[in-house]
Amino acid sequence: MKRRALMIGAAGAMLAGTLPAEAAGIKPGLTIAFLPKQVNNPYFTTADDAGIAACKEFGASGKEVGPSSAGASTQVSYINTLVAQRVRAICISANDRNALVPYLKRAMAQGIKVVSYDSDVAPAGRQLFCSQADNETIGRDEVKLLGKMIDYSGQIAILSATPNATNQNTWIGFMKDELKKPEYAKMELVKVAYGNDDDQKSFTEMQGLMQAFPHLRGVISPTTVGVSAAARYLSSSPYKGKVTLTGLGTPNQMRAYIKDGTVQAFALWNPGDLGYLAAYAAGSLCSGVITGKEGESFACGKLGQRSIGADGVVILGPLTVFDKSNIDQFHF
Ligand code: RAM
Repeated sequence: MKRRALMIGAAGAMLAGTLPAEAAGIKPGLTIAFLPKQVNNPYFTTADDAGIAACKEFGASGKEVGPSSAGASTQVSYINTLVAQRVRAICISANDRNALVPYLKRAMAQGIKVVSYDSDVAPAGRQLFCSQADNETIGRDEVKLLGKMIDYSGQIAILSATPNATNQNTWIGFMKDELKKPEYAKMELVKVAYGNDDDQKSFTEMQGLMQAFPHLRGVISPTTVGVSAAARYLSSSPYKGKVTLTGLGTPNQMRAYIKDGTVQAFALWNPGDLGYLAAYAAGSLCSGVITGKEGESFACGKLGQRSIGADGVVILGPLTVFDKSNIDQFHF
């Protein structure tokens, strides 16, 4: 009788989407740190808050620490402090693919599990990478979205984050490759500018692009900081409605620009789900549920069972395109 009640309880919890921590096999009492590219970026606040909430679900204590700017080496001192504090896992969105590897290797040598999320480090520096979506799809879809909106013709530019960002650089690589296809023969990429995921610098870079290329037809900004700063610039410039801006943005930061017609459409995943996934991946690694090998899988609370692909990559899921028809359904 008791056993049956337990089984029904477990099934009920699964149906409700809340897998109990015991089922995930995660040991209680872990300390898991989130080290984003930068704090004070609403994207990372959403991701890390959800990661910290996930930690609570499985009895761990989660915290966020990190630099205020996304420069290539700004995260080193934070890694060293977390190692000294003997946290059990570090979830990191890397500002540089290679520069952090020696420090993360040192952390792993001391038994700390390292999970990159959002922006990867070279595989030698981590056990797992929780990727927001398939990188190739992100890059190619951005070009497809812009191409459609500008009738596949004219000069275009990219306004990126920092020049070292692993994630943006990977997406830009796929954007350039997509642009080689015959349907884009009349679209010309004239510049990749870098706003460093700094609001003011991104604004100035957008302004600079328009001064240098007054006939620009479109801009892709694959960063939540860049796309919102670029939209703010366009919204009160003579280019509003003439230059088509798209990219990766949060609905909360882009809502006003969708409503006033500055931007027609942009895309993103749910950053909260990404932080949540990283937390469960870290907890599962620390508890020996998984070791990081391809083919292993782990329970990820409300996101269900997740499995590890090649090179230790766990993919969250597809992107959502936001426009005026759906933006009010999203609040992050
Ligand atoms: C910014 C950061 C982050 C990226 C998003 C789309 O918040 O650069 O790494 O994934 O934009």
